[in-house]
Amino acid sequence: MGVVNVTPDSFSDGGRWFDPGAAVRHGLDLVAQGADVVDVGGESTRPGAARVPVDEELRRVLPVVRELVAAGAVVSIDTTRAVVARAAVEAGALILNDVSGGLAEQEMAGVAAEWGGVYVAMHWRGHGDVMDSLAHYDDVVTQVRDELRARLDALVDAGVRLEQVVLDPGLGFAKPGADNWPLLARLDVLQELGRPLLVGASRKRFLGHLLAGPDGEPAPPVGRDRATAAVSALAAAAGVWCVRVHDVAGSADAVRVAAAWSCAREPQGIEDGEHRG
Ligand code: PMM
Repeated sequence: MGVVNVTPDSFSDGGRWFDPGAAVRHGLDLVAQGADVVDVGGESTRPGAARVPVDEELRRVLPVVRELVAAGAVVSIDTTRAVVARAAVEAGALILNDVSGGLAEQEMAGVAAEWGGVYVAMHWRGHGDVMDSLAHYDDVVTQVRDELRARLDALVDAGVRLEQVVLDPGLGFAKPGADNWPLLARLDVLQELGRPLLVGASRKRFLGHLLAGPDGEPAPPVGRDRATAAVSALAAAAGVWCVRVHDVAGSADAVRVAAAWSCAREPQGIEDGEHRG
């Protein structure tokens, strides 16, 4: 899944694709580089971000969704708003990516249920202006699993079919740097919930801290793409359904490596035991 942020202020690529024409061209470039899905968002979710008025969010994303769909791309809409989600699926989006997992707006579950397509429900504790104050865990892995399970139950109670739902640990969302690593290392615990997983590590702060220079300065967002590709390979090898990334080329290669690696572990790959060089 390649990211197209139609925003002036996203932490990772702030403003580069704010113009609708540039956003569409970028989305098609990502498809050419190997993205199966283009994720279009019109509101920055970075810590501290202010909300965007709904009319402005619609104005940003709808023309981009329409044009990408017309060009044959599989489009996902990254929004926490039911109105935006409904308009985007009417415009041809095939995936609803809700970073709030239905918590920001109760109506979102109704839209997803009525529509019936893939609904990505991310682990979330609050909007960007408050998320850092909600980042307290005793055991981040089991708490995220349990909060996702509660979301899954609530969505199903609201009419969403279980088969529609993809779950996401929400890396960087109300999660301080160190809490992101156990979530990645224990994806198997989240897989206990029985739903496909999406992982969005791309260019996030915890990678910047990992790659800090001798002065302790975190690596800048674009300097995190190789580490992102490494996460993509490991996440794919762990069996996740999708990785959401800004730099598609590196992660597409990484996912292919993981697929070849996993295939070679299948019984028919090792049965004859012969080393073919
Ligand atoms: N992260 C961001 C935005 N949308 N959606 C999902 N499902 N998972 C994520 O981890 C996620 C997301 C923030 O990154 P960006 O502002 O660079 O797009």
